[in-house]
This record gives sequence, structure tokens and C-alpha cells, in this order.
Amino acid sequence: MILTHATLATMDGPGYGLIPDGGVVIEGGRIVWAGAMRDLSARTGEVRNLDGRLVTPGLIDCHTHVVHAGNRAGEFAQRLNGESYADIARAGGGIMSTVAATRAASATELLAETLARVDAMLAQGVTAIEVKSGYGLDSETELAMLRCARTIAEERQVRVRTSFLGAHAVPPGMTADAYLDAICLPGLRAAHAEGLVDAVDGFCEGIAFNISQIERVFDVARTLGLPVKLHAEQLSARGGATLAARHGALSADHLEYATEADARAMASAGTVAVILPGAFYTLRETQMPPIAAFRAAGVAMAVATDCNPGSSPMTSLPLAMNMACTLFRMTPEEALAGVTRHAARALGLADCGVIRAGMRADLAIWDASHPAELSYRIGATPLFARIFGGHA
Ligand code: DI6
Ligand code: FE
Repeated sequence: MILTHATLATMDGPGYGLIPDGGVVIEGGRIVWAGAMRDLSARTGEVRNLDGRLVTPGLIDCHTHVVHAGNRAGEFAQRLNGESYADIARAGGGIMSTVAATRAASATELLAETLARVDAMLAQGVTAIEVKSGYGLDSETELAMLRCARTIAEERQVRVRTSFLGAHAVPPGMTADAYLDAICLPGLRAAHAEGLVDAVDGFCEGIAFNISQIERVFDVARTLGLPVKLHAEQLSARGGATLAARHGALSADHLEYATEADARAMASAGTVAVILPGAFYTLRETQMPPIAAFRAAGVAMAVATDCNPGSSPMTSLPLAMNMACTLFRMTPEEALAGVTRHAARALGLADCGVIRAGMRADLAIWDASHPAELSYRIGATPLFARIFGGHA
């Protein structure tokens, strides 16, 4: 396939990597050439003239809890009446209420509910998603969630990377350490043995796991040869971001309460900051992630939906880009890098996220003439077409 007369935002390099009248040659699911039309040598293949439409790398949603059952619209109303997210969690709602719904769902029901959300994501230009477990909190359901995540990639044209998030909440009636010993860590080993785990995640927070408990999870991840990432400094400063950096984490995520010292630690470790404005917005948070400190320290910033039934019931990655700009003053260029090049890094993927010869041909074609339009519109879906592995 040959895409001609496109406005290319290759995202290859520090900025957009704009090529105003560009072309892309695709063979065997890979990009074999990308550049200016005037440099395109004669080729044979199916030519698609894009009439100046914008082409970007396929979007990558690098932080989702898209596999889950049920919804928490009731808690949404409770929070609007003044109850806090943490209060609801301590009273047995929150994550635990989704755990109950997910345990009760059959594999077929879980997949059907999940695919409806995945379809909404793909309709907005996404070609790769990360999917976390964490609504099982028992081995059986954690594994069922991860099997469901793997099935997504068989049912739809999308790449899936899984993260084991057994350390998401402490089941009532147990201590955190007892839960890690009896359920979470054996569950991680079992899930890994079944080939279900690409990375290991945790929730480092007052209502979840402390630093030393997260470190126990990371130690097991290391013995299994798995990369780590962490929900860190979302609701309070707990030192999770620096801990993640110390363990060479792919990413630290949320980060509203992160400090300049965290930013420096993350920069030197190459840990990506995953910014999740949907959760900030939904929880009416007022503490902003230290974007300027990340920028100054040279931390790569990714942007994701955090698609989950509690703090971010959102399936639109372009909306997350808009929120990252309007709420956090990220630039549209940073937002697009955040859902392409930097999102790939947050997942440890080296073959996508930029338009360059040798990369997978995962592309999004937009009814737009400049990449800033993707962040600028609110809730719009200017997607014209998606190309996944070279197939339209
Ligand atoms: N932080 C989040 O924002 C999600 N998980 C987490 O650790 C929320 C999960 C939920 O409320 O269901
Ligand atoms: Fe999350």
C-alpha cells in the first residue's frame, strides 16, 4: 500500500516531525519508506491519495483498566454530593465494588462488556492498548482478566500489552502483607507461567499499598524478568515515583503529588511519566502534576485514558489529550507525543509510536490538516481511517 499526498506527523524527533506533502510506503505490515512526495520513487502497489489529510502513528493508550464488569454511576452521584473517592473506598465501595462485579461475570460477559469499550477506543484512532488486571484480587479472577485481555487481540485489530495489577487494593479482612503472601504474589507467578504478563504494576497509596509492600511486588517481578510500572502519587505523596525510578520502571503513572526530586529521579532512570487527566477531572482533583518540572528535568510524558469504572470512565484518547492541554497546559505537541512515541516507551515497545522505515504500519488517518487539531477539539472524532499492521 502507498499513502500519497498526506500531511505526515511522523513524531520522529523532538517535535511533530511534520512533512506537509508526504507519502508512506507499506509492505508486509511494516513501513518501508516515509518522506516527502517529491522524493518518492516509482513503486507498485495500491495507491491511496489522502488529499492532504493528516497521518499520525496509531494512537497508543498506555494505561487502561478496560477489562472490568459493571459500572459505578451510583458512586459518581455520591461523590457529587461531597463524599470522597477515598471515603467510598474505605466504606467497601470503590475498587471493591468492581471486584465483586468482575468476580461475578462469566468470561463471555466480561469479554462482551470489554469489547464495547475497546471498540470505542479503536474508533478514535487507537492501535495499541495496555490492559491491567486488578479487579480480581483472587488468583482465579486476576487470571481471567488477563486471559480476557489476551482475547481482545484475537477479536479485534489492536495490539495488547498486559500489566499484572494484583496489588491494586487490599481485600477486606486481610492485611496487605498477608494478601501479598497468600494471593497476589502466587497469582503473579501463576499468571506469568501462563504467559499472561507483560509488566507488573501496583497502587502505592494510603488506601492501598505502601512503599515496602510495593517493593516486595517489584522484587518478585525482577526474579521473573518482568518490567515494572506504578500508580504513584495520585492522591498523596508516598515516594512511589522515586521508588519506581529506583527499580528502573517503564513508567510512573498519575503523579499529581510528585515533586521535583521525583522528576529528577525519573529522568535519570528513563522512567516515563504517564499523565492521566481523566482521573484528575473525574475526582475534581486540584493538585496538578508537576508538568513544568517533568519538562525541565527531561522526563518523557505520556498521556492515557486510565479507562476504569471509578476514577476515569473514559474511552477517548483524543479527549485525554484535550484535557492534558487545557487542565495541565501541556502543549498539543507534547500531548500527541504522549499518545504515540512516549506511550510506546511506557510500554517498552520499540517498533511503534513513530512513522519511520522499519516500524510497524500502525497508523491513524484524520480529517484534519494540522496535528494540533487533535488536542484542540473537545469530544470530536475526526478519524478518517485506521491502518493496523498494514491493513486498512
Ligand atoms: N488509580 C486509579 O485511578 C484507578 N486505579 C488506581 O489505582 C481507579 C480504579 C477504580 O476506582 O476502580
Ligand atoms: Fe489506573
